[in-house]
Amino acid sequence: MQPLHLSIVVCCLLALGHACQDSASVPTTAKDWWETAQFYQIYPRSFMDSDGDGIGDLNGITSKLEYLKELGVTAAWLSPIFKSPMVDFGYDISDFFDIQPEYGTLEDFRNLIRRANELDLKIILDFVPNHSSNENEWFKKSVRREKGYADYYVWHDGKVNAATGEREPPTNWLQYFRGSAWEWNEQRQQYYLHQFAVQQPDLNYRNPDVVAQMKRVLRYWLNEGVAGFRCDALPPLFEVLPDGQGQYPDEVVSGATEDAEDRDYLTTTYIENQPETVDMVYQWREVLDDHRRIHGGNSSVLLIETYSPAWFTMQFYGNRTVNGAHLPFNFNLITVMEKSGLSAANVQQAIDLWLQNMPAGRTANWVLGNHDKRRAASRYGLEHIDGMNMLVMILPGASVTYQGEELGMTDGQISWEDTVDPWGCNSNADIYEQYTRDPERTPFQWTSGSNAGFSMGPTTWLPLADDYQTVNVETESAANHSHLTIYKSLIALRRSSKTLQNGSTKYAVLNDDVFVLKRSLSGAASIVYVCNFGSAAVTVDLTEFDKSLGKDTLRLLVRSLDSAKSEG
Ligand SMILES: *[C@@H]1O[C@H](CO)[C@@H](O)[C@H](O)[C@H]1NC(C)=O
Ligand SMILES: *[C@@H]1O[C@H](CO)[C@@H](O)[C@H](O)[C@H]1NC(C)=O
Ligand SMILES: *[C@@H]1O[C@H](CO)[C@@H](O)[C@H](O)[C@H]1NC(C)=O
Ligand SMILES: *[C@@H]1O[C@H](CO)[C@@H](O)[C@H](O)[C@H]1NC(C)=O
Ligand SMILES: CC(=O)N[C@H]1CO[C@H](CO)[C@@H](O)[C@@H]1O
Ligand SMILES: [Ca+2]
Ligand SMILES: [Ca+2]
Repeated sequence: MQPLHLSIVVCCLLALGHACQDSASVPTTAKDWWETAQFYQIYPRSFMDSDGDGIGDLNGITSKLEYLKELGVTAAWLSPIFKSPMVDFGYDISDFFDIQPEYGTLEDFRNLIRRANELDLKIILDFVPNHSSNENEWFKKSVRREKGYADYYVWHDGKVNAATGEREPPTNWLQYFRGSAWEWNEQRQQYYLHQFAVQQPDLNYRNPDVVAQMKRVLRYWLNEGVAGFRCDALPPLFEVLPDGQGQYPDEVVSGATEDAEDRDYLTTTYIENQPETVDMVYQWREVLDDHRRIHGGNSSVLLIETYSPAWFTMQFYGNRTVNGAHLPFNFNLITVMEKSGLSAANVQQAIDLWLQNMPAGRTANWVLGNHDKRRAASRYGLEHIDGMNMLVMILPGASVTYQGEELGMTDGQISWEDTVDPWGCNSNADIYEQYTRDPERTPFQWTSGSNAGFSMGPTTWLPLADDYQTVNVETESAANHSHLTIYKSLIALRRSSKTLQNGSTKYAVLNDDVFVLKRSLSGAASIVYVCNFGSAAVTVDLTEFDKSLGKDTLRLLVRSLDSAKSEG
């Protein structure tokens, strides 16, 4: 048996068996659309600008739906497009039932849905349940203690410092974007809770009116034809109940950082991952399922954003009697590498963490990036982007691409003067780069021309990344072999391969640096992923991993851009 030689950085997919296409005798897998879906996250502000104001918009997205169709993705998830003062770029919503004017109108949105339906693309919206904007009418009414709205948010008198006699926030709780999570409101003469920015007051989920209102939001957009929701920021949804005197407990110092403004300075025992949050997700699932019972059509899905430990995250799937989220996002390929770096062993660990904890009968999913994390090509290294895109597409279940990952887009260089993200702005010129999320939000790169083809206007809301003249759709489409052509081949394979949709999964680390994964299904060709995460060429004997993998029986399907694959 001849071994396989892998030079510097090579990832490749190999097919085992004769059939080019899977044999017709393989039974249909009868999976629902979302179980093997390729989701694509659009950050609307940075995707495509149709009117030259330098800001992406709905008509821009509609004009590029054919690109998504060509890529082969199943569904696009749009980050918030709702009316917003844009303090947190749409995650601060002032009207959950209307479209942000700079993005377009409700008519533009209907047009987008119509065009997506024609192309058989599904559209998913962002649902931001934890908070609204402070400019939302609900908050204004709550400040005035108007009937029905007085308890819409989390209000508290605060404490009086025994020594100084001065008023203090009710607790030491910290917001995500640095500093106290409480803000004094002069008009109402109380503090309100904001786990994110001051302009993002937390809604009070212990008020049944709030729960009912947010279910209305879901139904409203389901009626507009969306295929589901991606739910934002679940961990902070509920806070602990106050004690008999109405007091909340302080968090204790965590030891994770010395910076007393950083959220990690304290534990988040009382302000994250409360059991009521899981039950709320089950209730939202019921809203979606009820809607389908009444109106028919395809299932609409619930994807959940929760950076929580596995014991908590897995509960979102549901339990033996109740269904929860279809897919609680799996961020392990981001978080394990953030902590310990990219290596074959860490890839294995990240996969184990999900597959070994996932309840039976549920569907896995794999996320490489989003608008809160440095771009995948910058985090993993550009030489690894193809290997990582390959990995998420051959692992079992659904996967999620953040716009630009298919091109190998890298982080933009944004100066302190150009910084607009509140997380960056709430810090200072010396440390903002640790916090700012602007670098991963730069405009999408369509062409090598003016403003990368993103906008015909004079300026863009964030500067372009430096590499746009080579890293863009136009250039990569024209090339014979590019990150983009590799990505397209992967999706095409995934859509046509019953092995990838329904096969069993087996994986291992070989020679310290090489990660191998095999998907197999009886009666169909197996698919094998081989990736060298080290920096030196190595020779592996794949038969050590699986006896059936002799070189002569393998056929190359896809290889990474940098690979000068040689077979010995
Ligand atoms: C499942 O969750 C529901 C709703 O939270 C709860 O009422 C029920 O007891 C749970 N069942 C099991 C078996 O854990
Ligand atoms: C359900 O989804 C499939 C796959 O995207 C699509 O072809 C079909 O038209 C959809 N059916 C309805 C009723 O929307
Ligand atoms: C693509 O490959 C063909 C055939 O090998 C070659 O003739 C052509 O020049 C290549 N195009 C580019 C842009 O590299
Ligand atoms: C393949 O699909 C069938 C039918 O949905 C299912 O019972 C089986 O568990 C699937 N196998 C894998 C490995 O996903
Ligand atoms: C990935 C993601 O959606 N992150 C968002 C989580 O929620 C906060 C507050 O709504 C946003 O600031 C993040 O962008
Ligand atoms: Ca615009
Ligand atoms: Ca909350």
